[in-house]
Amino acid sequence: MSTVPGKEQRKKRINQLKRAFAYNLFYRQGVTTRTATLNDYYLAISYTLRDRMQHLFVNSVETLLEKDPKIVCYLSAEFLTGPHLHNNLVNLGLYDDFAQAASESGLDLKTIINHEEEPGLGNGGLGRLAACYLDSLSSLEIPAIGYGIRYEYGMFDQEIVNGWQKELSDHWLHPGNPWEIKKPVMACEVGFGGHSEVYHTEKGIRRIRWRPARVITGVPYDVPVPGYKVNTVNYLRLWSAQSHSSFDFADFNTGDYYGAVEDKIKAETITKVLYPNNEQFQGKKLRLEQQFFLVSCSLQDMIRLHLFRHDNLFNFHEYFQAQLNDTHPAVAVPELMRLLVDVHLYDWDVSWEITKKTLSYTNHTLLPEAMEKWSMELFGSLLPRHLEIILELNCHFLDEVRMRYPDDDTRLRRMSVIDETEPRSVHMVNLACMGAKTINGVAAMHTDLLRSHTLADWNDMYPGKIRNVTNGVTPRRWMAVSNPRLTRLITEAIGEKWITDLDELRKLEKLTDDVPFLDAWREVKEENKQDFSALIKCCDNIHVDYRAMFDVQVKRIHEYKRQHLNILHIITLYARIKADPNLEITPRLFVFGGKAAPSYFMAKRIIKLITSVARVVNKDPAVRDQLKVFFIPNYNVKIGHIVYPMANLSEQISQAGMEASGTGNMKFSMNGALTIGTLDGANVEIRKEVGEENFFLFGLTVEEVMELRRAGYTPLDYYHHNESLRAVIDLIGSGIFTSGDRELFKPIIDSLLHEDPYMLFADYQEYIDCQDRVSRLYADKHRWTRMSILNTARMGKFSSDRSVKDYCRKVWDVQPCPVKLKWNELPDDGVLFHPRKTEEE
Ligand code: 26V
Repeated sequence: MSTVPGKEQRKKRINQLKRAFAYNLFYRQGVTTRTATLNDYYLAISYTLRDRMQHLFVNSVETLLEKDPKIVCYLSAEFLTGPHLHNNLVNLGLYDDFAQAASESGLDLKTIINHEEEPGLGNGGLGRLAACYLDSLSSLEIPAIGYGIRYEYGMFDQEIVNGWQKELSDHWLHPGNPWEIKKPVMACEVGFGGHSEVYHTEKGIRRIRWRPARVITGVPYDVPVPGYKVNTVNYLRLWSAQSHSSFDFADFNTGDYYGAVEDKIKAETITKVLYPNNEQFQGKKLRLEQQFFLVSCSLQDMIRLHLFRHDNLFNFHEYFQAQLNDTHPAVAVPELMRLLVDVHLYDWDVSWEITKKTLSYTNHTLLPEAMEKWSMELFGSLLPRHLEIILELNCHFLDEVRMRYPDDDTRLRRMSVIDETEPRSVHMVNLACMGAKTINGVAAMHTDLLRSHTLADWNDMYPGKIRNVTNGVTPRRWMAVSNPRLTRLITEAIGEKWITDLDELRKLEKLTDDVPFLDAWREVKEENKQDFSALIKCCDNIHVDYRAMFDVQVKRIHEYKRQHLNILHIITLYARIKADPNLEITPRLFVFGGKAAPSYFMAKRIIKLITSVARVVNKDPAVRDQLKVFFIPNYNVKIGHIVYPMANLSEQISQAGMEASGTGNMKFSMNGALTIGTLDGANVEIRKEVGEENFFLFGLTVEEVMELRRAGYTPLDYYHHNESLRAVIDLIGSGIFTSGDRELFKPIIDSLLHEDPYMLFADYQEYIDCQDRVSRLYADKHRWTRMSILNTARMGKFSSDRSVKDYCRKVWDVQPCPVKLKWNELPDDGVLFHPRKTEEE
């Protein structure tokens, strides 16, 4: 009996949804089912969902105003959110209703979900981490705002043409973006260039103000971020640059029409395109403009929100915590000082205390070439007042260092915000360290290296300031959304609590001897593999047996990540088969995916090497289908949804000490892949959690890497002394993968033979031996499946919920603030602006 009202209510909800689809299709898109395209349906459905989210969003804002809690602001030049529709449906608990309503309207929800293009507003790990953290902040009901840039062109689309990467522009806004809401009334003004001047107030106090040469308007676009099955909807506020007024009338009236339009275009270039050069600093003026634009808009916005609730800024830090995602937003240090001192007229020392209590800095890389150092000349011409502020802060700071460490000039030079080597530059890591209340690394090993090497001086002077917060990923997107089969199986076995408390997965451990469960687990993986095989069959006509081991490496292409070590293994296997045509090996499909920075010569050659080896191996009859190699074009979040669930083996083979954390490693393991990896980044902690017997470890440790480098590393010795390695390198050099062209891969070979900066040769033999162990173990299906379950079961630590809780405790000191539904649902007829019913009524 009791199910009947429930059933009827559902029917009513579904009818409302169907009506809302039709309404949005007709009134928003202006089409009927006769003329509607798939994109129209996608937009109509997305608007229907967005409307339902607005209700929670309005209540979330209302709670902020009423409860006045501390708010976390995550400042990041990148947010790689991935597609929104599916994720929002799952988080709001509306997937089943929407699927039913779509089906009753003659639509297939999956097809519509698949149609969505993702906003590629990030390069890789750093931007994706920011998106996982937003999901966790909302799901944990913590008041938060993500601040970022609304790039008109996101990460380039990658095509593979003749085996080479080709970049295409990504005009992601073209089909229309139903998730953003423009807020012109919240626009901010941002200055550039000009000079600073001294003036005296009416009371005769000496003050300084900045007279910028040009002013640009930042217009916010808000993207709602719903938590998983809670009322909290936070938002991501993305800033878009506009010219200050749409036409400069002075120019217009003097007849300089083109001049006026040109200024408008120049202003708008600031948020035109995302820089695609991950982990490589280039010192481009436009990039600094982007960084300052993001920071200035966001800090002004935070101050405005604060003054909306309070009448002064003395307690700003008690209500706002700003996290700097790497040094990209580090100009927040002088900009917050300028806003407090010059604009709001606070005392310098008071302002410095507020600044240091508001900002915190996360370091994401140890690579020297990624460290941002802006030439003083460029910095001063763009941000003259900020340079003055930095110099003054630095002067006080160096006095403190001198006091603490008298006669230690080298230390002074290392810690100074101004790097005195010509041309002099502003050292953004030191600026961030000086202005932040905490500094954190992103995995235990990375934080140790910061403390002992990169930031040892800071650790010495401020013990305890450097903290560790190991990265995590959201189980909502990376399991519940992308792996529905596994989600169903796990939920049937242990209930659904694991989605918000990932430690619950430990309950799977007791099922590792339950044969039907093991079979079901293997079936899920096999079905996911079949889906992927169908995809590559249709896109490249490569036939793959789903029983082969799917061995996957997806990440940005970089020499330190060593995709070419993986290729050396593939060629080793190929050479073995060629040498012994009867050899039976464990069949494998090797999958690669990732983009190379457009100007990174070696990375682009590595892609060409992968695709060239693939071309030869895939069609060689001698291989008898035991080896296949596939390079997925245009790897992005959406493709990640398909890739993590289908992998048997996850390749995490960076040189020890190079990968700050890695997060793909966590996504694979959660989805039941086993890892082959070095002791690097979060691999160390993953191995500890899953148990060393369930992780394939190889390679030099970071200490051994350092020792070998100190002693003098000569890769040629390995080449001469290892027959298998020599054969592989010679095979690449022979031209068999390039129709006889012996020059193509010479740069890769020469670099390996004579420098090998990431020590592939030193790790080669251990890698091959370890891979042989992996192959043998894969043949034991039962054991492999048990290990796979244990990997998933022990991934609790790597939920971004845990990471965010760590930040709350170690960095921000914030608590959840649950949202009460003060306003009821809209009435059944769905009319907006209906007189609101409030809690009090
Ligand atoms: C640098 C640059 C320089 C110039 C223009 C664009 C750009 C974009 C990003 C970067 C910094 C990249 C740093 C980064 O992505 N680090 C990765 O952060 C992940 C999250 O913490 C971590 O898992 C990876 O190990 C780490 O490489």
